[in-house]
Amino acid sequence: MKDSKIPQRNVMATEALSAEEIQDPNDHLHNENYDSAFHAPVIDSKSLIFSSNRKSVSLNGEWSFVLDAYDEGLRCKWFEYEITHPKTWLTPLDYEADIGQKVQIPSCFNTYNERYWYYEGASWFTRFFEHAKKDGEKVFLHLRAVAYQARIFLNGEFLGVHKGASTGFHIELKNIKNGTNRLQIEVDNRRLPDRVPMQHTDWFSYGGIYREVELLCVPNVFIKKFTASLVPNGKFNELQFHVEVEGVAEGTAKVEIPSLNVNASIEIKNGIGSVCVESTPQLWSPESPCLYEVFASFGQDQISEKVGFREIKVIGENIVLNGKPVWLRGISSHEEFPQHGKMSTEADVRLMFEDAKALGCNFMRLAHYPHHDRAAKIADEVGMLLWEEIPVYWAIQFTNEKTYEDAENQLLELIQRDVNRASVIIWGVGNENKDTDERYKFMSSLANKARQTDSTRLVSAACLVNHVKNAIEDRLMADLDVVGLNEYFGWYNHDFDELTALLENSAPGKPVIITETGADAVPGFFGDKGELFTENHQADVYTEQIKRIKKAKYIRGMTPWILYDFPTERRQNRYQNGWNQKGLIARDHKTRKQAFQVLADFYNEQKEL
Ligand code: GCB
Repeated sequence: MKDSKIPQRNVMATEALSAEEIQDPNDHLHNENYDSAFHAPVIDSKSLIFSSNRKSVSLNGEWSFVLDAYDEGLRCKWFEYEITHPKTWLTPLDYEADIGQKVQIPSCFNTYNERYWYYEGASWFTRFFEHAKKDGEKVFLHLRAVAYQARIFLNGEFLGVHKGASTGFHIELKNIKNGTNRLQIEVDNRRLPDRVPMQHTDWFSYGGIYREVELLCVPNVFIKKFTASLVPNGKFNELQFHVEVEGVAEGTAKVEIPSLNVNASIEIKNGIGSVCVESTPQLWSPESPCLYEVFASFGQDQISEKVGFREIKVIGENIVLNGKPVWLRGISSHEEFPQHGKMSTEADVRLMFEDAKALGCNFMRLAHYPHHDRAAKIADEVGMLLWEEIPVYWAIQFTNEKTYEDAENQLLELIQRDVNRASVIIWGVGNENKDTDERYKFMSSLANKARQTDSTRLVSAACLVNHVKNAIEDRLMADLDVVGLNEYFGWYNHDFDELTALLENSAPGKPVIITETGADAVPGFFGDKGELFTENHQADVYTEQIKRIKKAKYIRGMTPWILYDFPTERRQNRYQNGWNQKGLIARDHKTRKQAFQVLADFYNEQKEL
């Protein structure tokens, strides 16, 4: 393909140029500032548009892929290279955008072949697509997740950079062409200390474009944000709708729920409008996951969402769903699937919820970062309450403003993405972070941001045991609605009496969820009582934990660690070989361990209460 917009560098070098214009062909070898032009524009939550159920053109499927361990793509501006056959070249080029391994997107590149498994660095993905421009229409590129950083280039032009491995983003393709367009994405999955998460985690760090890619075509004036929820006033008889419009400041939006006879107008001023409407929907709950088709329109733009209406709040030490205290029978899960790494299919996610239901769960903790957006949609449909979280994990750089910006942006992108999902009841703002001044400032700001942005959900974080006092105590608790507690009595600390004492010593004054507890077990390995890594010991740990947990009235749920075994480079003893085996189900996502039944029996008992 010949593309006149993209200069052919070797041809340009032969043209008559003035002294200033003459470029030393070796310049790029001496420029260590090569990436300075690619830190902005930043693509963040402000660029998100309402995209659920919009008509889209898929850009999944075959892309060209090359690794770029030395960052030559930015150093030499590979995105500017015209596509011509080497036969026509006067001087050599090190890159051809249409050459490279043909790969299927979405996918994690680590799974393409064994050599790529440990690769961390830059890589380039290229895809050509046809487009027919239409008057009165804007085109947005929607990437549902790129790990960790994505730089977007369209027809040789740098459009912006997005950070954060697990939330989707949008960017308008203002200069999209009629006919063939060339889209290139530089993906960077380096583990770095200032990222969220930082380089040290207990899971495998994948890279690539591992969720779907699509183009969204919207009218010039369109609905940018739309939320629909129950007014959280304990009456269950009022709905609220909020619309933000782009492209015009004033007008009237319409919202409709035909099956509830709701039909309302929303006055838009300065691009924003809200309305409350009296209506008494059937409430959404895990037992009755009732969803309503909600339609909204403004001018030419029409959108729709399936929405469940429910109320979640905390009263004293209780978590109250639709006016009734609920005990959260949960399980944690990573986003990790056999053969695919972090890439998931709809069938993978449905199986995850089926396995959780088989345990008797009404709740899941989607750890430690936002999972695919289809998870919350399926949870809405099948009736599963969710905790969703951002990867503010362990020792991230709490004093770094840029790190805070990144974390807050991931939080805002997640909230905006799932704001209409009834299943999501808790935003988790971090996991196992040491109780220091800097961490308090960072995480209390995140907690407050979540609450300001969304008043229809609870805020929590998975905190650590205060081992000095052997109590549930953490400064951040003051800023949380629900306290998450990770404790590993029976595993990292073998003394269960300490757990008994901890639970008696603590008076949190708020509901607590045991967000993690568990033990590793090699599937099929049984041994003596107390022998680590055996299935029988894992089952005993669950039995001992449950005995104590059920006595503490302020504990209002648990999400033990974890549904499935998952890979992690930190674990290298004779049993682990790069795997965390605290799964109740083995890495094949099929083989259930003995502890599965122990937890299932407890949850069946809890259901009767
Ligand atoms: C934790 C972490 C989790 C680990 C788990 C473990 O506390 O939150 O990410 O995988 O412990 O297995 O040690």
